[in-house]
Amino acid sequence: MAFETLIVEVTDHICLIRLNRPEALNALNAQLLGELGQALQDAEDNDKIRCIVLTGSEKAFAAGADISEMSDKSFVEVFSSDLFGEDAEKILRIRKPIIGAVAGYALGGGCELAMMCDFIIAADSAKFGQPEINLGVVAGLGGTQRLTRFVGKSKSMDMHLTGRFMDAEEAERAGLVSRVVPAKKLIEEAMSAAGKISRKSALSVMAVKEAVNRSYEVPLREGLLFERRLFHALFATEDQKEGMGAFLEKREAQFRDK
Ligand code: CO8
Repeated sequence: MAFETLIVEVTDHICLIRLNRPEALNALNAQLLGELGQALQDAEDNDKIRCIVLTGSEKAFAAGADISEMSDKSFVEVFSSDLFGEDAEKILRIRKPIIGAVAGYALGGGCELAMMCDFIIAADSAKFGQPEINLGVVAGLGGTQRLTRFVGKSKSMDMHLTGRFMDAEEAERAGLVSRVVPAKKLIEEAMSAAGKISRKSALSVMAVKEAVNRSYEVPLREGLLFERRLFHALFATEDQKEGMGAFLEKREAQFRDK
């Protein structure tokens, strides 16, 4: 499907989705979020695709929700339409892994969108921030909750209360991103990580995503039990026999998602 605010390319089992509203630094408007939900669902439904990479431009991953689209809305409008609620749910329903590849600004809803990815690879040019306080609002797509879990209360409060930006080095140190790479190599590195994931068993990949995400939802003992049961359950798969067998036979595993 052709999109106006996204560029979607599929190569070697990887779906690369680029946010593409350069005139507004990829600000998230209703059209972009609607198209993103559709592109992600298309990737989810396409059996050939095993991993998704979500990126923006060199200058901006996304500079936040589109302020010009929101500024005149009333409380009744945003509350009754649950502004952005369903858009966020659609992203969270995707079971295939999503890597956020962030260069330039990831601010407000852009930072929150990056944090909805399964992990973030940052270019050395990346700048993260939750500057909603400067607009007389607060984060609304998970920023106060997710950023706090990633970087802890003190830094999260600092970011949300002052609206300051965090550079890539600080973001890596604080645990917001998994690694920092030179801006020129961002897509190459993200695609390489996606390629590695694509060669694993899709069953184990889905199990990892469910188990890690569960750690944010339940107490430790529940999470540990959930993980152990997933581990047990994977012994019912052919891929477990193949993976362990291949190790013992000193060859590369050929997973078949069965
Ligand atoms: N919305 C709309 N347009 C934007 C946005 C945005 N968030 N960000 C940038 N733009 C536009 C600018 O208006 C400008 O357009 P034009 O050329 O027509 O004037 C163009 O993009 C380029 O921007 P700048 O000229 O400002 O570029 P600079 O390099 O000087 O500055 C910055 C870059 C620092 C990123 C600056 O653009 C900026 O501060 N942007 C706004 C950042 C921001 O406040 N983001 C938070 C938005 S609110 C939000 O995300 C809430 C999300 C949760 C909502 C959930 C509701 C339930």
